[in-house]
Amino acid sequence: MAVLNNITPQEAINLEDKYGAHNYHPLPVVLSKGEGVFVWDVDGNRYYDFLSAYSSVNQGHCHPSIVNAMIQQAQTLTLTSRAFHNDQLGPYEEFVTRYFGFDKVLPMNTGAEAVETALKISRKWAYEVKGIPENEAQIVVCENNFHGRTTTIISFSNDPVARDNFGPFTEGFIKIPYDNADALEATLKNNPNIAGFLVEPIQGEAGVYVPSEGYLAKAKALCEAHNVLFIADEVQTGIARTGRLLATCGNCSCENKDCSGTPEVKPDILILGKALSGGVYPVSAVLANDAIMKVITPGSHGSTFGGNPIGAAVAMAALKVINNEELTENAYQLGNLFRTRLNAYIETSTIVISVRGKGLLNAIIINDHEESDTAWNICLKLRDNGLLAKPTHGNIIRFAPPLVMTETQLLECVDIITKTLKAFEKS
Ligand code: IF1
Repeated sequence: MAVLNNITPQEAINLEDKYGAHNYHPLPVVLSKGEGVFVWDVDGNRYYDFLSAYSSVNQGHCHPSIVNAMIQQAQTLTLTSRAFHNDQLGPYEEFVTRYFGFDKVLPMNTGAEAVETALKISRKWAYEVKGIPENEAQIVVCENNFHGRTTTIISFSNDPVARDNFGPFTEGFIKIPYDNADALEATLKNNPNIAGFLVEPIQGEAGVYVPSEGYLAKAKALCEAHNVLFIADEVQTGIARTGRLLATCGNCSCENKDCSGTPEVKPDILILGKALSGGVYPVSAVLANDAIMKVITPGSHGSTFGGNPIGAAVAMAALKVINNEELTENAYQLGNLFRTRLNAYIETSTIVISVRGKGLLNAIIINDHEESDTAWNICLKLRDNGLLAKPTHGNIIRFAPPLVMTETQLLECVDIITKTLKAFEKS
């Protein structure tokens, strides 16, 4: 019988099945408690969380200072709408723009909303500043992208499962291969109506594809040369996940002492979400300098909850945790250790082809075809061995624990992962 709750795992699953839309296929585990790097199921079994709610709980589950910030604000003032000012928004806007080194922020709630906001700003800038003829603006995106689930965003997805039968689709997007600066250059050279280039610094859902060294810098330089906005979607890669405050970084004026200080690129538009709130509350943001953000005027964009007092208080607390607990450096060090230890195992493995990633955003490629259920079965066995992870696509398993993990815990998890994988070795 459940220990931590008054429901059995099967009862919980049955209720979801009967009353919930079937838009996910979760791993069969029913969680009821989270703390730091751990989650517990309703029967009291403890697991290492190696998904972090898709890189949302970088600061660890239920981080006390973030939760307390939410409780304090929730008992004081939850929502005013932007029809009135409130005493949390301005201080948050100053804090977050200084933290990442931009003039302004447009606060939203989900990652997809922030991506949509960035697309709207880019188009408006194209017409009103760059001078592209109205309704002619094009935005360049990458194949195998993932930027959210709205109709416009899936309009430029090439994942049939995310896109099929949701048409008609939004026009104005050009798809090019990821990690291919030549393809970007050719596109920018041949089309005067490009407003922006939207890119994930690492393609998360596609299977943690880390682009070649210098790709982002080349892309940024090409955008500059062609007066095109470089739009970085750091919803999943941002907030210290990849061992740097931002996977694009490129901003030495930020006040984040954890920053490794080797600038690569500074986006014209930065999109944040997920861990911006430590996974405690939906908070997303679009940051840009005045020359771009000035196109947004009263009434041209908005959101009921965008910039609400709870989100503002939570986001400030969440970003302070990243600094105070030096999570960027921790992710950098533990990420290197994780890949080193897994590569040592992979040398003699018949079931794992490779490991790839940056910081604590990693994935292993399983030696089986995409449609096989090996990766899924490995995740079921990992669950039985006390670690939760889930395949991204087919034969790829993503490993993304909270950044508060200690070296001892990481090494224990490496042991769990390698022990589990060994049970799948082909003789
Ligand atoms: C799902 C994974 C998917 C994102 C990037 C924007 C968004 C996301 C780079 C939208 C959201 C989530 C959504 C969730 C699964 C997860 C995900 F890569 F993180 F694993 F799908 F690709 N940009 N990613 O990763 O943010 O609106 O969800 O707050 O939709 O299944 P959101």
